[in-house]
Amino acid sequence: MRLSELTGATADALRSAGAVLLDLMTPTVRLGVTGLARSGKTVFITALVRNLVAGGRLPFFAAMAEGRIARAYLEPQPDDSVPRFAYEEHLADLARDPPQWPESTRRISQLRVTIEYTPATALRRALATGRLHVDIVDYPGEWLIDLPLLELSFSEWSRRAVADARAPQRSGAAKDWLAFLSALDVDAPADEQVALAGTALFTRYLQAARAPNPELTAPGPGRFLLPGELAGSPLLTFFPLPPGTAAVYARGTLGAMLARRFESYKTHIVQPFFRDHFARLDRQIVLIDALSAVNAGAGALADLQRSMEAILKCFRPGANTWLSSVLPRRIDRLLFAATKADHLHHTSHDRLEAILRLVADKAIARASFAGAEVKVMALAALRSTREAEAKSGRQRLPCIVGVPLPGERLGARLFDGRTEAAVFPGDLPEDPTILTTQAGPVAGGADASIHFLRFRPPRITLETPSGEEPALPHIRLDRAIEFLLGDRLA
Ligand SMILES: Nc1nc2c(ncn2[C@@H]2O[C@H](COP(=O)(O)OP(=O)(O)OP(=O)(O)O)[C@@H](O)[C@H]2O)c(=O)[nH]1
Ligand SMILES: [Mg+2]
Repeated sequence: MRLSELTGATADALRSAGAVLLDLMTPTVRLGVTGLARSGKTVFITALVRNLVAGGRLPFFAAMAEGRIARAYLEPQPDDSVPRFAYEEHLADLARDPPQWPESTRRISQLRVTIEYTPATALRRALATGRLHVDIVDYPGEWLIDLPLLELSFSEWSRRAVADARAPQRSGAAKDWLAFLSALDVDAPADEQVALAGTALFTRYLQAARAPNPELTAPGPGRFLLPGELAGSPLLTFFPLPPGTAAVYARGTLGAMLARRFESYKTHIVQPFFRDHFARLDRQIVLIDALSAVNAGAGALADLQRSMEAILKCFRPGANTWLSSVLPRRIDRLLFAATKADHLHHTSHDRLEAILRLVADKAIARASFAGAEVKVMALAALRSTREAEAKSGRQRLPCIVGVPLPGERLGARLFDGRTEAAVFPGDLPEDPTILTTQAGPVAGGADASIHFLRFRPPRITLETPSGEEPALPHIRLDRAIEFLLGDRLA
């Protein structure tokens, strides 16, 4: 090797060592975007990144409004083993004609946005680097329903899962599996064929229970709904057993085999997911699609409340102190967001927030008590409607206007996905507790007073002829960013 090459190589090495050092010195926020399936995680992440990178209209995001963001850009993510979040693909979907929502997420992915900014005060300008990494992970919402399993033994889980299957709204879907259970001898010698047959029926029940409305809380385990490369593996060959059977099964029995596999599922699937992605979060936004649950009636909202409560118990909110540098960090800011607020006129956003407070009340109280800062808001990461007023006799009704997705219905009208419509979604109740306590469906169905349609996303332009990247429309996304990141850019 010639000397000039060698010095070149050394210079390169020094340069990259410099980059590594800068990277190590750059503070990082690990932002958790938490939400059940179809709650709006992927859309939120896409809209957040686009608005940061393209310098969107974010008047309540102070650093941006004050012109202190020099630039924000995507960088290679820190974890080499996790695929990159398909940001460009999701944007491209929105630029198609007609525009498409991203597909439901099937695997985990990660993204790093680096923000270069001017600190707000002269002192900070002298001390700080003015760079912040924001790391975000996206994953299928189905996986989230598994977190509460970490706290449950096989018999506790069995008791809950069988009671769930017997609930009136699920017993139809669960009929064959429940019949199989009632004829099962759990003390018989372990038999793989019996385990496979029971698992097939259990899986079919889980899929049937959620088929009518994938936006609603589904019973799990999550990988039974979305097995990916684990399909058919022993890790997914188990099912819960009826209560009343022994807490500890004799060695070699079917019961012992199923209980062992449940423990393996926790050890090999749920624990790593929790440890690698959730246990390291600094900030968290919890996305809750309360409107879909309101659409489906009282049972659905109570289900949502119960399952969010169990999931949110797994997180450690609290204030970080100087000890946090040696102890595991806590989530010091927690934002509860009701997504898809563009389904409502802004005059109803307060009521949507009240429903959200009801769904998450215990988690909000726990996080506040532990010293975390908590905020609740209704937002739309990607606004798909505009507001208007319609006359009904003498009354003026606040409406929203958008293009309902193909197949959406309003009374006798069936939408084709291309026609714009003005709709009055109905009034949310002033007292949200009615929605969880009333026995029958309060909303949903043909004669319901409240009904939300799903809309097409707005068609976006990726780049204008002059090279500008237009930002995306939203509702309160800027306030969400300010709460989640603002103090780290001060
Ligand atoms: N109108 C409106 N609809 C939204 C918005 N965000 C999400 N949606 C709707 O909600 C659906 C689900 O959004 P996603 O972001 O894919 O949800 P997710 O949480 O990533 O779902 P999984 O990947 O299945 O876990 C979309 O296909 C849209 O129909 C929004 O801001 N406004
Ligand atoms: Mg997704």
